Amino acid sequence: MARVCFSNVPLLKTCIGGLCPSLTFIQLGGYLQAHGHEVIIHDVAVELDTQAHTMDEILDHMVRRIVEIAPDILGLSAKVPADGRFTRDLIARLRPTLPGLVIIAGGIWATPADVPLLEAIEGLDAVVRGEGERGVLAIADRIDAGEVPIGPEVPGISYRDEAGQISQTPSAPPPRPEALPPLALDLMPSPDSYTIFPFLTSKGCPFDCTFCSEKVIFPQHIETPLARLEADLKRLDDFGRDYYLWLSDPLFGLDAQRTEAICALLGRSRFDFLLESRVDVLRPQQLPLLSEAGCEVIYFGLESASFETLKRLNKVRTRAAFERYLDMARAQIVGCMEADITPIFGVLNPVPGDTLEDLRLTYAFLKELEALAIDACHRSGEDPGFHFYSFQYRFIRGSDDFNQLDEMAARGATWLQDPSDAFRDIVLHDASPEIPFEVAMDFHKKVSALVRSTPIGFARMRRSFPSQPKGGLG
Ligand code: B12
Ligand code: SF4
Repeated sequence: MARVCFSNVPLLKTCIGGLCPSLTFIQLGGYLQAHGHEVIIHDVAVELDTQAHTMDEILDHMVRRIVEIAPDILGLSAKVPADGRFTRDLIARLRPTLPGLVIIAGGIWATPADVPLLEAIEGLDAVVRGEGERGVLAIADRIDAGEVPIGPEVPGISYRDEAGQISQTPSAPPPRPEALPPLALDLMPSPDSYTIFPFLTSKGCPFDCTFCSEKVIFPQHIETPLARLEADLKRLDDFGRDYYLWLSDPLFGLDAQRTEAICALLGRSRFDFLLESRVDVLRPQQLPLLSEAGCEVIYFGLESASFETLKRLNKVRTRAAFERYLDMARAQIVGCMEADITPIFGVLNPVPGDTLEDLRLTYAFLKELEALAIDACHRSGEDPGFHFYSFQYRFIRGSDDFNQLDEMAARGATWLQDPSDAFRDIVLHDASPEIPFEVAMDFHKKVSALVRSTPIGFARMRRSFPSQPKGGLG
């Protein structure tokens, strides 16, 4: 039996937002446990007041704890460059103390950053690319068998070979959701410290937006069978905590019949929940059903209301699809107000190559949504509020846009970071010659000001929002 410890960037304990365990580690850990290995999830946020301590103190604490745990393998997860910096800093402190520990990393950022990560972090033994179950199990099994843990036989890893060159082994097909063991809730350290629980009903996305890296980990959309969902939800319900469920599927609601069945399951559970979808995917007529099942908040990735922008982002391809996109957005906001659900619309404009006309169209549409929402509130007597979140555009490693930075520059986009520094986010500065940075900032402010924050909406946001990690973005 190998002893495997997973640890992560700590979440900040703040008065807004809740602590949320890592589903990534619960899933990977459950898989290892089911194959006879011992798993410990170390979450600093349940041990330390992460807000009151500096990053140095937190790292020292983590090193002490990992030495106490004395694992054979340490697994770290990296979603964004900030996690990469954390991984680098932790390993720099840990490696001299534990020279024989096998340290591996994985995740949606680590996967496309495998080579720069290994080049920059000498103490990192391997990056497990994509879904990590098969790779980490092979490493644990090899330790158990007394074999060299990292090598060409391990599927889906990048590592330094004997010649010191970075090698990539081919991946094995990941286990189907139904082949995974039941949710390993017993692995959660201090379950009462958490208030939010991430839960997946599917993985992957059939769309292919140019700014998104979902396909890096999950190239196919795969739905968890309903029987399996029922068993996991029952398990979570029987666990006895009133977690707020964060349905973390990148795209919920693709199939109307399935949505109805999932609503029936969630309606029988103790949980309220939030979900994420696209305006043109979720059926607005199913909003009352979702509300009855406990849905309080829906995040819609609207991104823009300009045909040109949405086409560039590959969110829509034809005028007809675009018109439907806008109609569905209108129906979603009205439907949410009537069903007492708080909608959040994410807005990505300005994106590389945008014009002032793109911004004008989006803003005018948001104003239209605002008017529709207020009118719907007056009619229905419900006032769950609504939010428009304006994001500063980032080039996400693994996305098509990141892989075509030359093309982005040709559109007039600029950024201040050095793309060869994998540990920094590349954030859009000037979107185009027409939209310099200051214009973009004004637009973000104008969009964010359109929020309608009501007491119900605010309370929902507070309880459903996970705390952000210490160290943040950047
Ligand atoms: C939960 C979550 C969070 C939680 C994490 C809580 C926690 N304690 O873990 C919180 C709230 C902290 C969070 C924050 C952010 N998040 Co987030 N988050 C998610 C979410 C919804 C689910 C993650 C998850 O549990 N997936 C399910 C598990 C099973 O999949 P997985 O994590 O990919 O793990 C598999 C493989 O990747 C691999 N693997 C992963 N790690 C490891 C480690 C090892 C050792 C091994 C062997 C394998 C391995 O094996 C796993 C099993 O197959 C994802 C979307 C998604 N659907 O994945 C976004 C997502 C990861 N988040 C994202 C973003 C952008 C953010 C924020 C920047 C948001 C913000 N604006 O502040 C911050 C990041 C700040 C930071 N410094 O980390 C993006 C990342 C895109 C990108 N590459 O930039 C995602 C993909 C959402 C999206 N499509 O936009 N997030
Ligand atoms: S942004 Fe959303 S809809 Fe587009 S590919 Fe990513 S997950 Fe799918």
